[in-house]
Amino acid sequence: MTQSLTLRRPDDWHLHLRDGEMLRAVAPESARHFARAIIMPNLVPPVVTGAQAAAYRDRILAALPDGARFEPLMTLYLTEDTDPADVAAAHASGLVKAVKLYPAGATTNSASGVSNFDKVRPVLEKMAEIGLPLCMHGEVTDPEIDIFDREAVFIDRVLDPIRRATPGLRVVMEHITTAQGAQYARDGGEDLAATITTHHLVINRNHILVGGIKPHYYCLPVAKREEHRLALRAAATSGDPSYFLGTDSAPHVDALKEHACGCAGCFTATNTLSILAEVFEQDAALDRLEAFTSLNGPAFYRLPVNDTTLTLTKGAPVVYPEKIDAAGDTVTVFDPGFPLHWTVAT
Ligand code: OTD
Ligand code: ZN
Ligand code: ZN
Repeated sequence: MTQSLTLRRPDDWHLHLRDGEMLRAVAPESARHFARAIIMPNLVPPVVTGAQAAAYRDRILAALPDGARFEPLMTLYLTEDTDPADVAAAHASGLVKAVKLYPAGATTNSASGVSNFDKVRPVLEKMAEIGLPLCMHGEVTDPEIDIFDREAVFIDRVLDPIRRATPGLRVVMEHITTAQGAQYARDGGEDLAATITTHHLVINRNHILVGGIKPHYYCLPVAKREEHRLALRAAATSGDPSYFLGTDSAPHVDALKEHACGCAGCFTATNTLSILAEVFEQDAALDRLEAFTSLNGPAFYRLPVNDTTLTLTKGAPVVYPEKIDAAGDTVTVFDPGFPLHWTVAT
């Protein structure tokens, strides 16, 4: 008997689609399974204004295969010069669904991010007033702080003070990687939530470092100890509305991943749903997969759930490409290291 599982169509609440040739290569991979995605604005140069977000949205729509139904939910990249009025107008028009805060230097293309958090106070206050969520890359950049501690320290030094100073600000802790992050998100009330990536449910830091360095497992925030991965698994599979899927699928060409100074990012768009079904099944939580992929995110973003569905069927190990062609090179698809048995029915 074939086992099958039908879910409301999933959304991806944190996705890097890039631009140009890379956009054209990766957009179909997400559009195949997801109805909507929160589109990260860390292009070079970043998507800062409403006008830039509108133009980027048009480029994404043009990159979709004919007949694809995929809605890019646009974000603005917060800088110290962001104009609160531009943010409010982009939100009021329906174009922009969130603003993204990168501490300057924390991750890929974050150089235009925020160093002095006092400078963005007027924007954050405006966002609290209009109910527009702030997506945060939650790592401090202080060189004194060990890279494995940067998320936990960010919560104490930056996130908690900002939330206390800005009542009503709605915050998404992006791609949490620690038990501390999971706990803070759970205890933070209705105005706080966290996204969790596919890869952080699967790998810990040993996967990156033991038996030779594995550049395709390197991403930011970097995967932590096993106890943290287990805390993320417990959070994602709990059904708790504080947590939802944001794949953080972040393509880089192989030449730049397999490099003396390799880029950060795991590309999971192609096989995320097969991996998640396997993970939730391993944890006897298949009945809570839909909450994580399809229900909790819309609830936080105050958007309707999708009216279409997606069916996964269980069978022989799924065959998926090891790499996809992109931008004159290849992009390696994330290898979870175990066979996948759930395939998305077409
Ligand atoms: N992490 N790579 C990228 C972004 C994320 O912090 C992130 O959201 C990227 O390549 O844009 C990564 O490892
Ligand atoms: Zn990030
Ligand atoms: Zn990201």
